[in-house]
Amino acid sequence: MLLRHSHTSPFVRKVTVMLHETGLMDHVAIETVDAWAEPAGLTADNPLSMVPTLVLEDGTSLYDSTVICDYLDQQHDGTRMVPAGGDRRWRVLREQALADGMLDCAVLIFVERVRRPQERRWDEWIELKQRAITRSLDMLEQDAAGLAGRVDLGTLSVAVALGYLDLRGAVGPWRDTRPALAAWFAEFAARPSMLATAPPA
Ligand SMILES: N[C@@H](CCC(=O)N[C@@H](CS)C(=O)NCC(=O)O)C(=O)O
Repeated sequence: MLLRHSHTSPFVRKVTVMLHETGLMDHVAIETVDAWAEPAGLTADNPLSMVPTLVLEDGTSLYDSTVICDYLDQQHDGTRMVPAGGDRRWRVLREQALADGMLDCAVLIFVERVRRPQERRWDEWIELKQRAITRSLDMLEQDAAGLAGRVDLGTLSVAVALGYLDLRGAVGPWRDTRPALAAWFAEFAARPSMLATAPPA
């Protein structure tokens, strides 16, 4: 398999943490691309020109990160990263959706602050997206006990989202008012899968 990849994309990191946690990392070749440059190899596999994009041995391409993680979860023999059924399944999938939504907000804030010309920056839009992230962090703080001791697609997605908030400073310091979430994240962030996929400083 070939993973079209970027070192700073948190959605790519979600997939690479998943690869490490499921023991599949050795089955994947990595090709780093600049998705914004619309490289021909990437657009041939994914017309959206977005990473992550996974190309299978038979040439089939998979995107986005949710579809790739679903596929990978069917390629290993360990405990499923998304439970097959029951309340835990919906909890894990909801956590992934919340974390991905936080990432969408954080990426939009980054684009607004860094990529868009200063004179066209829309501060109200940035604040709207920051409020969405803040509310999500507050919800996760209330639910931090429910994250403890679990390694699945829900918890790894949340950890990747928190890591990206730190990387981009999307909402400033968040730990002081959310001690339970901060403690949980400190422990999860020390996992080998998280250390091996940390973005460049
Ligand atoms: N929903 C997608 C989001 C992927 C995404 O936003 N990728 C960004 C990098 S973080 C990208 O490729 N951006 C290129 C562009 O927008 O042109 C997923 O889960 O994979």
